Amino acid sequence: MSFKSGFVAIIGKPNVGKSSLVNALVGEKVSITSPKAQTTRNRIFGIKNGENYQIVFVDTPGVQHTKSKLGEYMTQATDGATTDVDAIVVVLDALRVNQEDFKIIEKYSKVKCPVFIVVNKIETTNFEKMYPILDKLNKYDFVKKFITTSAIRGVNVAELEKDLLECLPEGEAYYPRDEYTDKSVRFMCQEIIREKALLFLQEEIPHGIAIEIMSFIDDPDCIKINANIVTESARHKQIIIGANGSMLKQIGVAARKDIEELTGTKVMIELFVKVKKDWKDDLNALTEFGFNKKDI
Ligand SMILES: Nc1nc2c(ncn2[C@@H]2O[C@H](COP(=O)(O)OP(=O)(O)OP(=O)(O)O)[C@@H](O)[C@H]2O)c(=O)[nH]1
Ligand SMILES: [Mg+2]
Repeated sequence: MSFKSGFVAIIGKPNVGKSSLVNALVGEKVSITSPKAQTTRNRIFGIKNGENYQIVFVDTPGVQHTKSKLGEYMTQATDGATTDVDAIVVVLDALRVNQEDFKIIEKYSKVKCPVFIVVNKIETTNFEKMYPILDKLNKYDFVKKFITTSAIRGVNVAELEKDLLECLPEGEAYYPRDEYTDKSVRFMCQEIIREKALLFLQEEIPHGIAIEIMSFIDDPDCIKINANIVTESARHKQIIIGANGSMLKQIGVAARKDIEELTGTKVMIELFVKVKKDWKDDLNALTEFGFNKKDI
């Protein structure tokens, strides 16, 4: 039987559910998700291995206009993800379709590969509200197909996969057939800690943080992680620590549970808070925190 393989880029505004969709398509938690915009900062591959196919989904940072070096890195990661792919999926949030989405869609009007539009979070709305939006989207006749999904409920995810599979050429697998991401366990742990910080911290704090892994000891019976939550502002340091260290503890406990589930190993996490002003514009700091040019 012939084997198909290829790459599919997942693009869209922040917070529309790109990472949730990649996780649903792959069937594993590849990429962290959160209710805060700009959760994904790296290009992340989520690999779906079928019996006679391999689809590499390319999760990307939401299209944004932040002016820091980190913002530039994120934009490059997103733009670079759409070259040399076999299909592009532009994801929209059913409740928040606006001019920004139309701009993103139009950017791909001349690409050679098929373009799909996915209207996600469909369970939050109804057909009457969706009709005018779908009507507007209909003018994009270069789009191969419009699909409505609910990533968190798994609605139409298998159908989307089937449509994408049709666009893939015959070819060998790009990655070993038992892998579901290109990222290391260390990177995934770093991201899980950030996800918990995004979950528990409020207001503007989440956007200003990064996770710096100070040591990562991967013993067969226990993974020991020592990490800093890096913040731009001294004012935020105490909030991240919380009363008697309660916030740090909450982040650490939640991250430990997820990492234990991911690795099937006992995990110990020690978290500290470090203030590093302007880290988002410091190229050395960015490399240390996991934003490497070679990864995009
Ligand atoms: N109701 C509903 N919420 C969803 C759905 N898909 C994702 N979400 C939620 O939307 C929020 C954003 O999801 P993400 O997957 O992190 O979005 P993203 O597009 O990757 O965001 P960035 O990485 O910031 O660009 C999270 O709170 C998700 O739980 C969906 O189908 N329905
Ligand atoms: Mg994301």
